[in-house]
Amino acid sequence: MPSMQTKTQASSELSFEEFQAEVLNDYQIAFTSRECSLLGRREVLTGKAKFGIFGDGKEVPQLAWSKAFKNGDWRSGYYRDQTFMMAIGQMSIQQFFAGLYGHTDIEHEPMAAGRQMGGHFSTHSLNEDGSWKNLTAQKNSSPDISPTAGQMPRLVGLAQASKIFRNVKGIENKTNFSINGNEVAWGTIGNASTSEGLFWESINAAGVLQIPMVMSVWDDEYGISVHAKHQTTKENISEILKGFQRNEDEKGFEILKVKGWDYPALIETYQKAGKIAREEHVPVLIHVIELTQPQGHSTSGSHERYKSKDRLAWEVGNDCNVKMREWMITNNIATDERLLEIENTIKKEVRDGKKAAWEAFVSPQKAEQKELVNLLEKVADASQNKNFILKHKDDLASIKEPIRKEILSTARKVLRLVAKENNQEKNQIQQWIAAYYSKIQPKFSKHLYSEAENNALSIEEVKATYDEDAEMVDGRLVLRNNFDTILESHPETLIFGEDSGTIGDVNQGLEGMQEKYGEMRVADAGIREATILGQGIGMALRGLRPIAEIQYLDYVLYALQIMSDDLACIQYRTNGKQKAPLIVRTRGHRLEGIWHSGSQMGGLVHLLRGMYILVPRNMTKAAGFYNTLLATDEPALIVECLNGYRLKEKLPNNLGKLRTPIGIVETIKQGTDITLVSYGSTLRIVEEAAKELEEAGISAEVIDVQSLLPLDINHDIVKSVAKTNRLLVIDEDVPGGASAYILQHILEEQNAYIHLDSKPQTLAAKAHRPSYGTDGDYFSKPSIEDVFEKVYAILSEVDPKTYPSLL
Ligand SMILES: Cc1ncc(C[n+]2csc(CCOP(=O)(O)OP(=O)(O)O)c2C)c(N)n1
Ligand SMILES: [Mg+2]
Repeated sequence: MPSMQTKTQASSELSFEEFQAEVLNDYQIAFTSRECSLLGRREVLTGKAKFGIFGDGKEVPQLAWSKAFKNGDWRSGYYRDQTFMMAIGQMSIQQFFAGLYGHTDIEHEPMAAGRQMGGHFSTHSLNEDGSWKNLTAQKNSSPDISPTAGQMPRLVGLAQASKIFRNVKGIENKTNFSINGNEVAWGTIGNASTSEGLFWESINAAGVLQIPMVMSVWDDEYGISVHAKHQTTKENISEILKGFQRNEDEKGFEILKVKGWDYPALIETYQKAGKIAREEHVPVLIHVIELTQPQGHSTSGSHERYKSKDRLAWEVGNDCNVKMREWMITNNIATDERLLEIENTIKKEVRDGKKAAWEAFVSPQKAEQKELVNLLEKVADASQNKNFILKHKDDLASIKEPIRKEILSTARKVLRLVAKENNQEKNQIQQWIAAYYSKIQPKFSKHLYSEAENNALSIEEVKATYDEDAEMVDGRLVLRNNFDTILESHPETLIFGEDSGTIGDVNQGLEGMQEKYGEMRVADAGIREATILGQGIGMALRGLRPIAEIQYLDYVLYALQIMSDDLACIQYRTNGKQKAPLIVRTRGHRLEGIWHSGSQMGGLVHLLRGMYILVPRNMTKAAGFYNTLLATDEPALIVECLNGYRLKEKLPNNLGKLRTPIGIVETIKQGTDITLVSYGSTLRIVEEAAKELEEAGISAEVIDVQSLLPLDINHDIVKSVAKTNRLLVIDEDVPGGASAYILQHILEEQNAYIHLDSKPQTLAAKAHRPSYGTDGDYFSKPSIEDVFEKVYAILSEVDPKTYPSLL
């Protein structure tokens, strides 16, 4: 018997028959996966599916990986991993094709309910009601994203969670998430994608953190058409990573290299890697070389255009499935005839699975088509436009396998033809369209935010309360003392970021917390914003409550791609089957200079739909947001006011308990002449201007939106505008940034335009970055005088006698 370790061999020696059965079973999975790829490509080329990207040429290493992958483990990978998903029992043939067709029913398409193109895999961490499943009793995959290397930062966090579970006291009972930190996080990436900065940042972070992460690089020498010589120094990722190799004196990575078609060597390598990571909590990199792409990169092109004849021929001979087959015959595990028999059976199974997936995909649509066709016949009969309607009906009826766009667009076109009629049939078509929307739209739009009972919007306000002789303290102490109560009462919370540990953050909002709660829970991190975010995402996916700190708002941009592409859409892209309730803490707005006073809130508001964006005007409000978020299960960004840490605030006596509600505005000054809407640090300017306006006889109402995403869910701003009939939105973002977002909301969503007697306006910063120093600030951002004059001008236009023009 060839020497190799299999999953069952760990506990006992296998008989030849058992060994043979296991290898045959593996080969069947590899062959099934390949057959799916081949038929999948055909489905795209014949127009049934829109796009296909498959795992052909990467099957055999994934069999070996699946044997080392245990319950409780996590995957963070990319689109080549279909064989692995099949091997761990998380994707059937029918589900593979359902993904290809974009079936919107999660029962049929468990990866994303059709929201993601095929080849983007995930598992379900949540029950129907949004509560956690027992993640240690199942094999887990985090949900894939398309940006190459975007899976890397989250992988760091998935692996770090095991380290936290193994070492932090007080969370031993969270056995739904971890059993003593024994879980390994397994990553995969294509060779070309290792060129991305995120790969290097993540590898370095994992080496520093010493976490149980096994990283496989599937090396097929290409990234679409671009050869390794343009991607990787020395064309060899394991060679250039050698400096990361651990040795007796220094911690680092274990680096292994193996040929992707060598089944026994792969099994041995993956067993070894899993053991090192699981037992020692040491990261491992496996460079899997000599892989191929039998069908080229994807259905978008053919690799004959850019691979040489020699390379194409080499790929045919070194195809991992072909090599495994040869190895099985040479080692008398199966005969050619036996394998042909098995292969023929599988070919039929895949054809049948594909057919079943297609039937399941089209049959509800056919039923909907039939229903509409029947209704249109009635509508036509009752209409003066009968013939036109019948034409639409016939066109729809003639479509053999309709999609929903064809069905609904027919109904909407017919509605126009009966617009002037007044009969029951018109009502019926209107009702049909409304009902169709309410049934179908959620398939594409649900779960952008949590729909669980304790979602963020359900958390009620708890106002700050004060002792009679409450002390006035620096704002940072309000925050610090609140973090203290959080860390004390929630052992699953952790805070980490640049300078967050030893010195307790650059503004000392965490002063003394590391000493009190230890280096695991209050931690310094390297200067690597994307992986700080990734640590947070991965740990939140595994049931911890991380607070990831990005030192300044301006540097959120380094983490913005991951926040936008990964964190913000986790709930959406899994159709509510995973969540990552990560709190991102940062500080920003006004201070000094281009990179310490930015306020790019418009950009954030647009790129982070799916998260909450909270802009507390002081530290008490900020503390309340942290408390609210910990009571719920959603990701959020909190921007503390950079110039507020040393401002005095009254020290509440209910820290840890006070809660700032999300999406609720607060009127901080009553007024009758104009409504001023703002947030964050700018509010102090606005409040000051409002006082000066009062002296000039103008009564301004000042509203703090507090929360940009979501904005004013109770529509309180319009109530103010109904009273004042005038509106100015002020912030320190660029013109057309968050102020335009707020104005659009007030005008369109809240219909404030019907109450307006003056043009609604915005006052923002200059379009350039804020210049340095006090004068730089004065000439870049709205000042008290700017606010005063803008408001005054609005009133001057209405009543020039009382308010003669100033400028
Ligand atoms: C950030 C980003 N840039 C470009 C792309 C387009 N793209 C998709 S796959 C790919 C090549 C990846 O090659 P490799 O990492 O070697 O994986 P392989 O497909 O060869 O397995 C590219 C450029 C992308 N998805 N994301
Ligand atoms: Mg490649």
